[in-house]
Amino acid sequence: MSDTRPIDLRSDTVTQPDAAMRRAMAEAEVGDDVFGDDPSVNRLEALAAERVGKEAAVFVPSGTMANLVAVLSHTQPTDEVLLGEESHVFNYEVAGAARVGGVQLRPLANDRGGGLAEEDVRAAVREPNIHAPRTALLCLENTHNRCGGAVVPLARMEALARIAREAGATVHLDGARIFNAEVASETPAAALAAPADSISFCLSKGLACPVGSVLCGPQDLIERARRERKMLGGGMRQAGVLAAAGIHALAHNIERLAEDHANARTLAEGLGRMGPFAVETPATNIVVLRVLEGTRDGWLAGFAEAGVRAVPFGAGRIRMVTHKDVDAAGIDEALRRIERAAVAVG
Ligand code: TLP
Repeated sequence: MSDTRPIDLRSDTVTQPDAAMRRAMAEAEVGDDVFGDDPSVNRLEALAAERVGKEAAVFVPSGTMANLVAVLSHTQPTDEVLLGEESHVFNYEVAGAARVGGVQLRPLANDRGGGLAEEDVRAAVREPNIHAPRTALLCLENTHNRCGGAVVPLARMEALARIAREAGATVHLDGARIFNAEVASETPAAALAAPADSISFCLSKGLACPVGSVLCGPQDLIERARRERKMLGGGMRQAGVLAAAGIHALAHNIERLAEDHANARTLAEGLGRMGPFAVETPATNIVVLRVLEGTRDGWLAGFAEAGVRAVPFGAGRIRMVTHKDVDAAGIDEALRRIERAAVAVG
C-alpha cells in the first residue's frame, strides 16, 4: 500500500524528535534553571557559546524571544535599530521590539542575497542630535529566510558590522539557521558570527529539536539578557529536558544539513522543469517558487490536495523547506505529487 501521508514542507520546524533525541531528553539531569541549577541547560549554554565563538549564552524558548531579548539587551527605549526590510525581526516578530523594547525599527533594502548595501547603512547612521534617536544596533540575518535561504558572505557581514561599530552601534546576528550557512559555505559558524557582538540560533529548525534557541554573546550582555528573558516570562525551570535535545543536536544534526541542501536543489530543479513555476537554485534548505500561471493560493490548495504542504511567501510566491523528516525519496514523491497537481490545475 502506498504511503499517502502529507509531505510537510511548510518549514524545517515541523520535524519530530527521533528516538535517540527522545532518549537523551528522558535521561537528562535537571535542576531549577532560574536558580542556575540545571546542569543540562548550563552544559548546552557552554557548548553553544563555544560553538559560535562567544563568551556566554542563554537558552530561550524560541527564535523570536532570542531576537527580542537581544534587542532589549543591546538598546534603550527610543533607540533606533537598523535592519533589513526582508528580515525576520522586521516581518515576523509581531513588532515586539517596538512594543516591548520601545525602539524604532528602521528597515533598509535587502539585496537578493540577504545583505544590505554599505552605503545605505552608512547613510542611515544618525549623527548625535537632541532631536534624533540614537543609532544603537544593526541586526543582520544569516541564512536569510525571505531571501530564499541565502548565505550572506562573511566579507559582506564584516563590512556592514564595521560601519555600525564606527558609528558606536553594536551588531546582532539572527542566525536562526547559522549552521545551514556553515555547512553550505564551509565557513565555521564562529567565523560567520565573529563580526557580530551577539548571535541567536535555533535548535528547533534544521537541528530538529522540539523547542529552543540560544542567544550567545559577551558575558555582560548575556547577564542582561537573562534579566530580559525573565521579564518576558522565558525563565524556565527543569528546562534540561529541552536542553538535552539541543546538546544531542549539536553533536549529531549539523553535518546532515548537507542532505537537506541537496534535497532542496533536487526539489528546485524538479519544480523548475514543470513549467508553471520560476525557481532559483537554493543555497541551503529553502526553496521559493514564483507562480507563473494560475494563482498562488490555487497552487497551494492543489499541492495540499495532492499531499504536499507548503506556505504562501508574499505575492505570487510559495515556500518549501527541506528537513530531516523528508529524505531524498520523500522529495521524489513530493515532485510526483506536484506533477499530478500541475496536470489537474493545468
Ligand atoms: N521562522 C519561521 C516562521 O516564523 C516564518 C519559519 O518557518 O521559517 N529568525 C528567523 C530567520 C526565522 O526564520 C525564524 C522562524 C525565527 C527567527 C523565529 O524563530 P521561532 O519560530 O522559534 O520564534
